[in-house]
Amino acid sequence: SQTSTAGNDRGEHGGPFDVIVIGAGVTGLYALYRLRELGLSVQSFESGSGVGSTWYWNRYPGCRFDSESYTYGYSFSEELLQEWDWKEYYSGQPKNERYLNYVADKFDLRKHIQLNSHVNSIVFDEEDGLWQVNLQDGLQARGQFLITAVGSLSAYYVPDFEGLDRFQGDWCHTGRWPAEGMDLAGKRVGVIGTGATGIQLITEIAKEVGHLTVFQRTANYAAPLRNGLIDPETQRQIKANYPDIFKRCDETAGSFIHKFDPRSALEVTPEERLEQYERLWAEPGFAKWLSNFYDVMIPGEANEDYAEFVRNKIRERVKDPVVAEKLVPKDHMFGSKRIPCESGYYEVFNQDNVLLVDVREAPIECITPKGVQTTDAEYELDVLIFATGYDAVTGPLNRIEIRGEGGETLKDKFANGPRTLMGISSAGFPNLFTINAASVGNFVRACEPLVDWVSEAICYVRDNGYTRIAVTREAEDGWTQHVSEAGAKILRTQANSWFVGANIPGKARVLLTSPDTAPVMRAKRAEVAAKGYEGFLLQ
Ligand code: N01
Repeated sequence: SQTSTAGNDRGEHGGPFDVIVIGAGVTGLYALYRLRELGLSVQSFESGSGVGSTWYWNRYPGCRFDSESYTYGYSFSEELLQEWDWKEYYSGQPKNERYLNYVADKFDLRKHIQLNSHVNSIVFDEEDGLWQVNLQDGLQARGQFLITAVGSLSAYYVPDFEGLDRFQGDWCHTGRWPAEGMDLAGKRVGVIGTGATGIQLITEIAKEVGHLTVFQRTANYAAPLRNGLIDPETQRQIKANYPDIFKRCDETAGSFIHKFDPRSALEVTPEERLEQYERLWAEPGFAKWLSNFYDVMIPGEANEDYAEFVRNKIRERVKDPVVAEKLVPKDHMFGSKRIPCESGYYEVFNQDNVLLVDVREAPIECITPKGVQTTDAEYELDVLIFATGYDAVTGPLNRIEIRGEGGETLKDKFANGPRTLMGISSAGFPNLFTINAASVGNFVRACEPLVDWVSEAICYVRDNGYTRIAVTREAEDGWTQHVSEAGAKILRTQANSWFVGANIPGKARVLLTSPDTAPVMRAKRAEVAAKGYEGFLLQ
């Protein structure tokens, strides 16, 4: 086998690298930048043929941010902030992909990235303390530290429906939308899945398809995005206020820019409550609930009151009351699943050429050569689109064979849910930072401090004459128990969704992210570092 040298900054000498980063998406790109700034040799392997990961693969129509664009860019470079114009409040995939390419070029990151490089396995060599990365094409590389910047939502999931291989039409998953597009104009198109992706996609393609069949298992609480163009004066203000914008994000639970009203929905009069609900409903994006009474996002009476408000908003928009009731969620709390934002989704179901099929009532039995067979009927289709989500957080790790000390695989270790300290690292896997498992809320705001923390930890190890850093079993047990106990109380564990692995048959039902807020997580990490990496063994 050969040692991979392509594109790295060590030319013909090849590795070992100080740090290997898997992935060149939002997190991977920043990791390359930060680690190189610290004087470390770095190499990234990226399976796509371009940078951007989420924003490279998700080319489906309608794909866009639903957090404000200017809160979703990097903060590390003032020059970048001033140069880059977000044109829309909620920027679309093509522009977002361009942004990440711009970053890769501006900071000269491409020379550290090998594209079209799918990582099959990574194996810890206990003798020399290096991680060996084995690529699908047979090439190998070695590195002292390894960062999995593989994303939380990148292992796309297609349900194992019998007969899909016999389907005579075209099909794809939204997370692998072909770069050349799908020919949908005038066709009979079916979409399975009505999460944040399905809702964006359905709204957009309903404008061009001949007939659309939407297979819905769970109705969602979707809320109007209210996107718009950023005018030049607002653009100027945004650029002048970035430090304040990022400070405001940093102060909130999920690093979104919206701050809760500290009042309870239950302590004001019903009139005041409704006035606030309505006023915020008219605002763009997540403000509707994240600027609302704090307890609309906590399980309980206020949450149910707000859920009913949203249900009525849905009912108002759908003409056929039977269809409307199918679109109204009644089986889970508001915010217990990720709340999608939409731009005309509910009106799609007022179109004559759109059919809503409730597959909880009549489940999908199989895919036939002609379409989808439920227990009720066969729906004939030319194109079938799976907006069926992701094997989240642990999925992208499990799809790589990761072998640590004693040959143990991370997949086996995580069989009953992830076991880590703060999502960052797992005992028995020294010098491996599973950074994709540690994000909370706004991914871009979350990734910068995480990458900074990991980079500083790496420097600490080297500057203090150590070669290895590994989480202790005790620290890991403590964190895993904390996730289970604190997680039980929060909204995100109350429904069956990717947050808890419940969307993947057979996956353990465990909160996959931290139960703590972003500020608490940053404080906890800072404390660990301040105490000389408490909970880690340094050798
Ligand atoms: O995936 P999902 P997604 N038969 O898992 C259905 C982010 N995101 O790609 O709810 C029938 O939410 C499933 O039904 P149910 C965001 O964090 C961000 O939409 O499990 N249906 C559900 O309706 C989001 O949370 C943006 O009953 C099946 C759908 O498929 C995350 O990505 C935009 C099925 C999957 O929904 C994932 O969203 C888009 C089956 N066997 C996404 N299996 C932004 O705006 C699954 N489903 C930035």
